[in-house]
Amino acid sequence: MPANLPPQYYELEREYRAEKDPREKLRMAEELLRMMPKHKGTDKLQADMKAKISALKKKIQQPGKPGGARHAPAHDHIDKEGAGQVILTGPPNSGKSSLLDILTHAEPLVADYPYTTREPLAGMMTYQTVQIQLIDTPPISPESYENYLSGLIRNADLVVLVADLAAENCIADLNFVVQKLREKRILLQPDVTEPPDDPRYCAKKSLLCGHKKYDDPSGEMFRRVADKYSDFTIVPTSILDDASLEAFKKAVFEQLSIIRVYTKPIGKEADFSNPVILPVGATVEDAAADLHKDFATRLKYARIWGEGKFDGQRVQRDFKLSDEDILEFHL
Ligand SMILES: Nc1nc2c(ncn2[C@@H]2O[C@H](COP(=O)(O)OP(=O)(O)O)[C@@H](O)[C@H]2O)c(=O)[nH]1
Ligand SMILES: [Mg+2]
Repeated sequence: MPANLPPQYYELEREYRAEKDPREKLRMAEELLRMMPKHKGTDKLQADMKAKISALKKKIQQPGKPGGARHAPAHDHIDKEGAGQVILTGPPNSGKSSLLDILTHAEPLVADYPYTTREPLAGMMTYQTVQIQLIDTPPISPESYENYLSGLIRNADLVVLVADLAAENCIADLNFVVQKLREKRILLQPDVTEPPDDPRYCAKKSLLCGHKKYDDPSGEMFRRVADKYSDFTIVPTSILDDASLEAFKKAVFEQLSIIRVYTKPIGKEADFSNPVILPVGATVEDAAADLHKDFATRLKYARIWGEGKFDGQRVQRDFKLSDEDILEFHL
């Protein structure tokens, strides 16, 4: 039986064979497996690819072993922590490190010369009751592109493109970043509803930040950026303006498309310090399952407090939750 593979499969397979970085290779192998039509004619091909995937996973987990991933570029993966992983990217000197510095406890090097940042650095940003992971990265410019950035960005939940409103070439510099990432098969988009048609590409939800807003007192540069990137959410920021930083955090939270749900034991107060983080659209059942698998199975109903509900309203497992709902489970 012929395998009948789509033409894009062969293209990707060629790239897969040429790829040296095991993480990138693993990603491609998983994509190839997904692209394979599942029928008798591809049984052997599927088994082969699964074996390759498992070998690659082993290789990545044992970097010290001979033949392992010792030569893989470092820094291409940072374990996720908190409610979402957000990558700060942009041209040199736009203020990425300053943002990480002021919004988290991490201590990046900040300087008024470009290319100060060589390695990615992660910190946790607190927005109300939520912890969000921010990652500062080296700049993207005609002079500089660290190869590990592709892996790092592909893995993130959200990209923040930091524009330097003080720079004369602000727009051109931003365009360069977007174009460079496109070359690396990463598409920065205001929203990602479905994967790109071409499976070699990865679409990343992105937010723009118009930084150093006080250096753009007339707001002219901000308007030009907003005009050029009109589909994107864009937040004006300055490290000198706390309100702008608060607005930035709020925008990041909203763009992550997550909700916070607080739980309470029956007859007691809710625990507001430790929300359950769920994707927008999650249900009562999802919240229960997040606490314990058993909970979701045994759940009879829940009582809910929150906007647009009667206090303690009784709801079923398929009830759709909103941000900051309070839930009491009844088993
Ligand atoms: N005027 C102004 N300067 C800023 C602001 N944020 C950062 N800077 C300065 O911009 C320069 C580059 O900052 P840095 O964070 O190292 O940029 P990065 O290369 O994108 O990481 C430094 O001199 C910072 O002090 C801001 O909000 N306003
Ligand atoms: Mg920096």
